[in-house]
Amino acid sequence: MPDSYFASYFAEHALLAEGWRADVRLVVDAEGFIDSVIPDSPPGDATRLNGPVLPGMPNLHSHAFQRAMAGLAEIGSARPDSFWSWRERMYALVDRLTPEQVGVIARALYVEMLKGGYTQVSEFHYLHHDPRGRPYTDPAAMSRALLEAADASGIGMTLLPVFYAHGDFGGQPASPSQRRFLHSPDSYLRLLENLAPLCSGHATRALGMALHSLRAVTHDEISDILAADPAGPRHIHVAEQCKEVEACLAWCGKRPVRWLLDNVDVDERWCLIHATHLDAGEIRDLAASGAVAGLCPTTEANLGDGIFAATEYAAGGGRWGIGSDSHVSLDLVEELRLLEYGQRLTSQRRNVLQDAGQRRVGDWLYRQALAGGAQASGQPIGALGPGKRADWIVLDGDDPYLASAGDDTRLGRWLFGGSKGQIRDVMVAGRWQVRDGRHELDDNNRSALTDLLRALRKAE
Ligand code: NGQ
Ligand code: ZN
Repeated sequence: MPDSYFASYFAEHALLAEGWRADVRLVVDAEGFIDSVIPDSPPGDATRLNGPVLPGMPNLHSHAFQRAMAGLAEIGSARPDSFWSWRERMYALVDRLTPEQVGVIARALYVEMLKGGYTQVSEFHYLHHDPRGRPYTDPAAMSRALLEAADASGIGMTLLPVFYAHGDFGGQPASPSQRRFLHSPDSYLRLLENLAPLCSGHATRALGMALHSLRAVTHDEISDILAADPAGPRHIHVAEQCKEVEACLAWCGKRPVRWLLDNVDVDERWCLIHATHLDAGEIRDLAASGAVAGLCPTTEANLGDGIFAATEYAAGGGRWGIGSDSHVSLDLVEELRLLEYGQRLTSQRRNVLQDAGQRRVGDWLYRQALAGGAQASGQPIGALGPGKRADWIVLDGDDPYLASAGDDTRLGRWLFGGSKGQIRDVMVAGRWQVRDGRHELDDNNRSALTDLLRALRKAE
């Protein structure tokens, strides 16, 4: 193999599996995967990276179209607002979006994600059909718009087409505002079949599956779908709101996560989004299952969901990752910080989420979120090591706070005293997507998105 087949990079500080290492040479092959990682090496002719290098963060939960309403549902009404009144506003947006519009929103969103430190997005995609609820001529039209937006931005995508059939527990009929989401198990499995060839053999695409929530599916439908043994990760929204837990108890006498653990083979393939309301037994058993809890701290705060028992869950060895969900924030710094702060505010203690070995909160948060995010994405990502995809972010090496930090304080400075503005360069699968804080689609996205958001406003 000629040398030119590989690209070599040199980082003074890089976060490897064993922790921060100095003078690291990273060798990337032509397919965009890491060939070798050699600490304590001379720079030689390698391209120098201008700051600390960390693995890119997987974003394990996104509804791309919801970015169009971020910040627009912050006006109260005479009745107390809730998750459920927010959902009505969200459905009003859902009513009118076309695949082209979703493509414009997603392309700009994914660029913002890259700038926020995310190099892979798990798109929990349920807006399948036309505004009357009929499949498009190409039933995968919306899915394609999302895949194309991911390609254009350069972010990696795990597409999770969502099965959605009912409006509440026990197979209740879906409401008219849910008409664009609905499938039978057969039409859903056909969609997965159609999408499989679009996602296989691609370094930056993967396919998984999702159930919207236990409100949206019956036990028989779950069984039919899982009997087909769909490939890739399996995601589901669960136990986000107390009302949902109460409705589940009324339906079957069990809490939602308990029902899932008792009736579905929940293992490493699964990612339970939110899982906010857990009792002690659910915390213990979910942690032991090997599944990932998909935490979305800024959305959960915005929607008034509650606070995940991260301290108890982590004590049981529970795996977790982060998602930006409704996209009120596109900044992994905010997600990780809020996760720790939620625990501080409820326990009235400090430095809660940590590894007893080295006690650095920032390091623990970042590394746990990488591991859980990679697992939930079903891709070889989330680490700088041989065979992993070359996804990394470079922080600003000239920033005084970062430049003066040591291995023990670098992530504390960034995650608790800094912001996503300190991310300078972002690589996905061996290609630069953000350089010096800029993306090549910036100008195009700005005008297309402004036009679209104005048009949506007029149509309100
Ligand atoms: C969703 N979003 O499907 O977009 C949900 C709200 C629901 C979040 N859970 C709707 N954050 O759960 O029914
Ligand atoms: Zn969601």
